[in-house]
Amino acid sequence: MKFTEILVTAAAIAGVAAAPSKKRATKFQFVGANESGAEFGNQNLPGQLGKDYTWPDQNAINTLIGKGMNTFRVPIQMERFIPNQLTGTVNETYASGLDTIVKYITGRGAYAIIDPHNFGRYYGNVISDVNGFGAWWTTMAKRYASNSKVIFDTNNEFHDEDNTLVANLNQKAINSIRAAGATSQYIFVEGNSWTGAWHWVSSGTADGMGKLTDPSNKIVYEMHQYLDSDGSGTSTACVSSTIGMERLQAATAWLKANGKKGIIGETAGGSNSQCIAALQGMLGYMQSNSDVWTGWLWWGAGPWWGNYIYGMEPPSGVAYTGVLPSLTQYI
Ligand SMILES: *[C@@H]1O[C@H](CO)[C@@H](O)[C@H](O)[C@H]1NC(C)=O
Ligand SMILES: CC(=O)N[C@H]1CO[C@H](CO)[C@@H](O)[C@@H]1O
Repeated sequence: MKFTEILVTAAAIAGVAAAPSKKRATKFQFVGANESGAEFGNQNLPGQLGKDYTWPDQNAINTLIGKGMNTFRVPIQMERFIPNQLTGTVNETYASGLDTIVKYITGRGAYAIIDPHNFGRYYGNVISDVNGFGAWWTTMAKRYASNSKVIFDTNNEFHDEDNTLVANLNQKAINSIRAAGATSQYIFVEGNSWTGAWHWVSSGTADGMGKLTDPSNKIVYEMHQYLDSDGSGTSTACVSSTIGMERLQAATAWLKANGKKGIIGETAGGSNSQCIAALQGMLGYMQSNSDVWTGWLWWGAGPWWGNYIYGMEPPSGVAYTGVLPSLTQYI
């Protein structure tokens, strides 16, 4: 990730006037953006608010709600929420920042996705302590057990680890969340291989992930899909105008064959006609398969992106001005 440390003037966020929610064109259940900031500066843990990391801007979220978005994924660092060890106690300074943004988003009637943006790692080491991972989730889920607009996202982009471990960690998170009394919320589960939709089946992560169970039956399979050549989301160029749709075919067939629901939790393309066509093609394909695809989230918004190639932050983010106006029929 390109992290440019831009010090923004602290915006007066108290008393943001609520934009009326726009009537949405589609039947997608979840459409929105990733709201970066609180996961930034992870080379500095715990780090300082305003220097290493920040919280999303309520005004910007309000503007995106006005555009019809209803779901905001809030990346955080597991270590900032619970320092020292997975079974430890909460850092109330960081947690109260999370409380504030979650309360704002869900108070506006939108969904707030809590996304430990940790790639299956804790202080850089692959999390293999399944019970410890469960303990971390018990602590988190208890905090939001009564808010049904919260969505728990097990972990961002597991990669380069054992497929069975990834499935076990996901199952433990689900069990812990439910046992903590959070029974009404959706749980977004992520797979190995950066949870890439295009590799969902071929990587083998689908096998274990397909066996997950949830007593509340509210699992949604979160996959990510970028449209550049290596699928990493680091280029403004898209492979072709049909690449989005093509990269979702195998995952779509898997969701259908297994009776599962999916969401594209991260996607983006550059602000150019080929990428816009590819994005439209992908989102249109998802709409025609809305029996399995519940929606999509853009990567990314947030106050510190500056002129980032996929910036969705109002009022001047590159994608906010150059891409979003072409995607209104998919919101
Ligand atoms: C708790 O979080 C705050 C804000 O991020 C940080 O300044 C402080 O050092 C943290 N404390 C611990 C014990 O990590
Ligand atoms: C496209 C993009 O920026 N993806 C990023 C997802 O999140 C992590 C950290 O925030 C980045 O490392 C990825 O590159």
